[in-house]
Amino acid sequence: MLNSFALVGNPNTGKTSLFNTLTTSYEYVGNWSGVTVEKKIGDLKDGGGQLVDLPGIYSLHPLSRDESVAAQYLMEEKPAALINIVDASQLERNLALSIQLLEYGRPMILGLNMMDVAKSRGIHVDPALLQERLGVPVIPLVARTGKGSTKILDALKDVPEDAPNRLKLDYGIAETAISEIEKLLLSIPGLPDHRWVAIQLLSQNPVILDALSAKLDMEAAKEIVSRCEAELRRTGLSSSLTEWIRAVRSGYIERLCAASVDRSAQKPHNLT
Ligand code: GDP
Ligand code: K
Ligand code: MG
Repeated sequence: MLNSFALVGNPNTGKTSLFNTLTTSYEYVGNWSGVTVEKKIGDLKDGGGQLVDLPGIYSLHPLSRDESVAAQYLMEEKPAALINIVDASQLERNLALSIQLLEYGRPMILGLNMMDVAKSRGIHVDPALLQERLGVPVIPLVARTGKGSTKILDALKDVPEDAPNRLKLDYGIAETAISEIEKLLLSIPGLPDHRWVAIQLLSQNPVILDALSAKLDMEAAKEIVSRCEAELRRTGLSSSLTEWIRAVRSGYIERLCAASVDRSAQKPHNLT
């Protein structure tokens, strides 16, 4: 079977530009289940597999039907690797999605795009440090001109079968709830990484809740959430699990960007 890779990222980060550079031809293949958005799939130029261009999203929590496509893809397919395209000039905002993709537990490549924009605005991003911290290849790109795209093809050839060094954020007080949900998931076949599913469920992702509603003991899951939220309130850490999960991720991203993004030479925006 052909390897299948997927481009995932915020809107307007250069996914389609890169897709067009990396593929020879493409076709729209039917619909995604329940959504009218069509699947855009192309063949990689080097014959290394197929590439899917997913609709842009800011988070795996869909706000629209278009946006639910990516979360649904992750629930239903088992991609050989994800290619997460981020805008190097807006790294902090883009990393909110990256964290959730790294937690997915499949091999990933981070395409650090818009390097020309970052440079012209005086923003310096350190790809080597990001690579070391995130545990995945980080490849600087200018998708508009194709710069760096052959490095993406090379990295795809080298992707491991699994992602043994996957990023594992420590959710502190919520870790008990995560492992309790993971235990409930054991009896459900065909799921992606259980820790990822558990964290998405605990952050109330509607696509994941919907996919599990008929299979999971929802009463038990609600019980786990209530106990964890009571503990979060008791300790004064947060008023809800979703807020707590968001806060842990933001803290991580803030520290990561403090170390890897240098804005000391940043030029002010101008309107021309
Ligand atoms: P998508 O929404 O993620 O599929 O992004 P697109 O590929 O459609 O790109 C959005 C816009 O950004 C287009 O106008 C591209 O030409 C432009 N673009 C993409 N990559 C780069 C890049 O690396 N540098 C610059 N300056 N522009 C880019
Ligand atoms: K676009
Ligand atoms: Mg696009």
